Amino acid sequence: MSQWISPDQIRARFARAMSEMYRKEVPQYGALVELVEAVNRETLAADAGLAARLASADGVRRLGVERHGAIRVGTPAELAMLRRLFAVMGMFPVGYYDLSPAGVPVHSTAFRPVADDALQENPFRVFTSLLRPELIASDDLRQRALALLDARDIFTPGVKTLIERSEAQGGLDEGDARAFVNEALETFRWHSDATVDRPTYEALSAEHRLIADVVCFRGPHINHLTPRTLDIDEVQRRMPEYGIEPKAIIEGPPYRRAPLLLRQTSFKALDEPVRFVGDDPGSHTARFGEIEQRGVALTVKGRALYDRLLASVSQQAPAADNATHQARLTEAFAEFPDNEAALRRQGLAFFHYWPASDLRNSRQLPADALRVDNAEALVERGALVATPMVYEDFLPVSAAGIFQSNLSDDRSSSGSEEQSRNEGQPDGSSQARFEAALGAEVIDEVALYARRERDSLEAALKALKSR
Ligand code: OOG
Ligand code: NI
Repeated sequence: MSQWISPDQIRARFARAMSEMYRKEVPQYGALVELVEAVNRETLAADAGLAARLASADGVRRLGVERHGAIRVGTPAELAMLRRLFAVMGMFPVGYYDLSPAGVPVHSTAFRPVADDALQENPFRVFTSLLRPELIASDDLRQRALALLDARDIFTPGVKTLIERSEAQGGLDEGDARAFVNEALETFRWHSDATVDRPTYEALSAEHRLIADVVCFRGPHINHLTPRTLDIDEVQRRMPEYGIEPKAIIEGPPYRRAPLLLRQTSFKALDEPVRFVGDDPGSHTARFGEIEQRGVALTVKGRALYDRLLASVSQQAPAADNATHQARLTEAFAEFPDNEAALRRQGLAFFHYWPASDLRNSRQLPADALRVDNAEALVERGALVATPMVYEDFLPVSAAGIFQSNLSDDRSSSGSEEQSRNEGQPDGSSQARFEAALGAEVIDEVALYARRERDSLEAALKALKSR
């Protein structure tokens, strides 16, 4: 037995502590969590098939604790230290998202667990954006922003010591793990006292509201925390009953019987009191709430189809409301197969393979049938069971929509033409710059799904062979 607390344990504790902190800081988040839990309970009660599948593969327990959060940092050094901080909790940078084509001056990755059992234990992820100061037009303002960022330290001395200790000795013991969670939480806490005077805040804000949010405070406050729902349309409908005003449209694909990728909606950022240098009271909008519904991860082929169909809708004039937008999406996505078997047979989505618990059929299988390239036949004969692999990542067009909904009020539809063209086609040189700042390469999410699918298939075949 290791003397160290597992990174999965530390992540689970940290996610819980973060959720408790955010609930105190933003009471509407608590209301949203209650709404999501009520809708999830009702959805599971009404759909016995879904409940059974979730219980066997994905985990109802996982659903209850599942969250993602988001932060924005200002410098390569901050991003690199965050990478080390998240590694203590078994969270690694997966995927690269360039938001600049959508007019958002950041690029991003998601820190998350990568292994099957780690995801099962607690899938907490943090969408992490790095400011691109080169996109600040004014030289003078850029220099001031960089000086402000240079002067701050977003990490406590304690957390830095614990990160170094964990790296040196290969883990943290109970006392250190507990201290780590408390110290790490400080980086994500809200500070209502700005580090600048009002004119500086206003000048940076005029450049881009996001720049002021990143530069003018002592730390990268967590700006939202997102629970996972089984029925996002129902949550969006009921949000007003809970005193929450949703953004105009749900981002991502439309409702499907076999859910695809990720659907998201959020409520508007709150106007919160802050104090500028010189004891000058003002306000800042940064923090909001979001919900997500996760579906199956798509292969390169499936993703290309998704991007094409989404772009065909984004190219139209913005829809007047969510119902119109969803109707357009539903029409466009008629071309996308809407059952698991077709998604699998056409190589559009990733699946997790399990040996069937009832092996009456597979006993009659000749040994040479138990081959990786024979998986579909084995599923059809009932020897293997295939369950959709949950999409664990994010979508750049949707993320841009979430960012934008908190920066302006006049936006009512997702993805401009330009954004859609850029979805899934990051510019190679900006990714290299991001990775240089991070101090590591980001993990390719598609390769990761492919490997997990292959590993699950090989393990399932091995189990069948040994029976
Ligand atoms: C991040 C927005 C993106 C998502 O779920 O796509 C995001 C931010 O506003 O910092 O969280
Ligand atoms: Ni989010």
